[in-house]
Amino acid sequence: MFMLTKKELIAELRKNLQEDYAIELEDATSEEIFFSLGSAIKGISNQKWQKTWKNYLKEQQKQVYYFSIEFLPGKLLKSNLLNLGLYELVKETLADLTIDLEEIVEQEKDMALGNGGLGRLASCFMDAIASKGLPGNGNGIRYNYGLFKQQFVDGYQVELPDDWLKKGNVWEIRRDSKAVDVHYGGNVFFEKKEDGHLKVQYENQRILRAVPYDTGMIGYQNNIVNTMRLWGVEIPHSEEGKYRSIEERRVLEDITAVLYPDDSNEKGRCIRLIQEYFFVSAGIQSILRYYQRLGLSPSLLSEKIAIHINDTHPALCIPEFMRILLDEWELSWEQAWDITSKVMSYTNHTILAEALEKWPISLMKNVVPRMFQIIEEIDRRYVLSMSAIHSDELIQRTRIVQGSTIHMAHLAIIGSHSTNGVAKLHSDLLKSVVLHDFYVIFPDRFNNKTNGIAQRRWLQLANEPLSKVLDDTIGHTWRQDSSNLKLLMNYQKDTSVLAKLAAAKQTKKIELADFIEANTGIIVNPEAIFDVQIKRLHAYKRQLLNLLHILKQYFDLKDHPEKRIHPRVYIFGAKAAPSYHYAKSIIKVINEVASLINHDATIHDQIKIIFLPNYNVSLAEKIIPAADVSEQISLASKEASGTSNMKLMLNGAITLATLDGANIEIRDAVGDENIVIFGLSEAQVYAYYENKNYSSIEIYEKNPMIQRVLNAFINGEIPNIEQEGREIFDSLLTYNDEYFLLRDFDSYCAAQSRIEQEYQNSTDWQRRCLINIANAGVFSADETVQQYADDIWHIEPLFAHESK
Ligand code: 26W
Repeated sequence: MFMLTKKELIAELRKNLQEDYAIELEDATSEEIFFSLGSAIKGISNQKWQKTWKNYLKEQQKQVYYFSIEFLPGKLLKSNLLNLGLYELVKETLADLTIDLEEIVEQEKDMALGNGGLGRLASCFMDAIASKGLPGNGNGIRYNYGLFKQQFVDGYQVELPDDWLKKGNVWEIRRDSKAVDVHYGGNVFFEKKEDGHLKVQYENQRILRAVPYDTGMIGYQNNIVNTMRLWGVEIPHSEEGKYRSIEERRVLEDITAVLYPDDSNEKGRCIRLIQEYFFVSAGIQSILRYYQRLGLSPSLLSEKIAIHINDTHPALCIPEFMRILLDEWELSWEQAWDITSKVMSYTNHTILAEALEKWPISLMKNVVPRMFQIIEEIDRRYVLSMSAIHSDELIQRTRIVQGSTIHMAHLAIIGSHSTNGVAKLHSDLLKSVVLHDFYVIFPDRFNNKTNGIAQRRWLQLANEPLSKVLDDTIGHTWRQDSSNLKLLMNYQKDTSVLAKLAAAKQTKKIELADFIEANTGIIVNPEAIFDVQIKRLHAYKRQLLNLLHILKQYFDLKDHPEKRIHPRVYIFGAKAAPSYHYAKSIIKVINEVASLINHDATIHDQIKIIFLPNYNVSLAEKIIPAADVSEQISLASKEASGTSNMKLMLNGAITLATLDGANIEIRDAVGDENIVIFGLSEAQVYAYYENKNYSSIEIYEKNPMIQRVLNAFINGEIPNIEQEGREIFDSLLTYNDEYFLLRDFDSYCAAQSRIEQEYQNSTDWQRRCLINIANAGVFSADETVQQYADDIWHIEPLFAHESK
């Protein structure tokens, strides 16, 4: 590992402060120290970075390129320090100077270039691929504005711009020399060449300059530094003349200005399609430019390049790769197609119909006419090649172009050699229901890769007290290989270890209680059960079901003032897509119920609701270590996997869950007695769909408590929610409760009372926490990416052969 002394570090810091701010360390602000420390650290990783890509080039190593329209790294300082093996040294050195590293860490802006699960998974994978020493690169967009900042005004969500680049990004390197031009719009026509070949000609095209900004993805103490390349748009020199006014310039610059804040509802907006083509074309051009440097024949492309399509947003990778192989490398269609499908692989992250991208032909034709031509030809040849084998109905249902619409998931599946889901149930549902037709046609392409998380960030960095207990109990090997967490199973009956785990949890609960008081003014009792639901606000995730139970519990206490429960703090973190009206109404109602209950002295502070604004990666790192209960209550079959469930399990929270997504695999890992399961199974949900016999009204009429709770939404018992209360009341009764909240209500309440009862026996509870921590190693992203590498990408670490 790179050895740096405290003296050298201070000297480097002083030098940077002098050079960048002409200031002494003693007079520097925390922000100035952050930027100076950051560039010192970047200086160290740059050497490893250079060595890494030079080795990849020299060894002509096969590399994977992970295309994602979202990346959600959060803050990078602490994980860069940990992965460089400098964390303790820097922490101590700063402490010697009476500087708190946490204070410096807070200066960094969260890199929030993603909405939720998909984007965060991409960043966990970047950390894991580098830490496994695998040659992998990220490819995405450098948005000038990340996911909006959320504030609550009178209980309503208000969105504010996230100007994260205002003070610069210390981790990135602008690579002008690697810029490429991306062409879109205009018309395409063919011209016969003297050799009879058809040459593609363009006219009136718009040109964008794609400028790459590279950020080092530092492996865990293995001297590997991979690249995450994010593209920014600029006006090409040659086009300067065309953009005279600021307005005209803004139109172009707006293309990568902002991240679309929708995480499950495709809008079909023109700029979104241009964004998708922009980072795809820039990425593919730079990859093939690199390949040409290897001086190998095109036929070897799939032995040197793997391209992964993270959901359908980068699916244009397929026609763009074909475009260059056909139009520029003049390969035959058959050659180009064979190579392309071997190079490409695709991951599906959702089964929600409204999230599956379908672009109107008119828009595709207008924005990327050559892409449309190639997609049309892929579709035509698909239909032709399948007509001899499959029924026309099956072919018409699976073809890419249907009517005036282009089905991007169909393109991704047909144009790649692998389609995977992100948890066992989800992958089974893709095969049995959502993509069953494709499973019939391409059975070998379908596989499962259950998600994983970066355990270095979500345990070693987010929860030092627990990490210390682990070090003291099972040694340090879990830090390198989290499957060693299993060693903790030997201490299930060791009351001193259980006590230490309880103490570590208490430390983080007190820390979070202080943070909550500082940010909301509300005092919460650290002895209470911290019950946490943190994820995007979406009807299928059923934050409303959580609220319905809280109201039941509240009314119980109101009706029986003598009754005592173990105090509960319900913690919510959730952003709603700005155009998702129903989700925003649920936010308003949660905030109104919170102020009703939090200020009701008659219940003696037994229930508190804390809705922390602006939930993001850094806030998650504060909440997760302090959680006792992990709410994973989506309607079975709707949550593809979930990843907060894995982070909360790893930090010793007990999961309260439906048998949905990866919750099932968490149950398999810990056993029924160490998780609390409730609700309909996926099969029961589909039975209701089959029989079309779900009636929320029927349930309402037979259940007085449900009546009591729902009526509170319209009878004024919950103040200030006239409009929202009615909207929600109607969604559950008039519109028949799309996500079966009323059907799961009783079993959810029973599960919650089981939590109440089990928490009383703290030793038993602690043992269950221990068993969850011990079995969380399987959900390490290191494991997951190794499976992708072995089964899909067929890549291996540098010099893998030597070690064999
Ligand atoms: C076009 C709008 C849009 C934007 C984002 C549609 C769909 C998405 C994402 C696919 C939504 C997403 O983040 N899905 C989540 O992906 C996680 C990582 O695999 C899973 O753990 C979550 O279950 C899934 O909801």
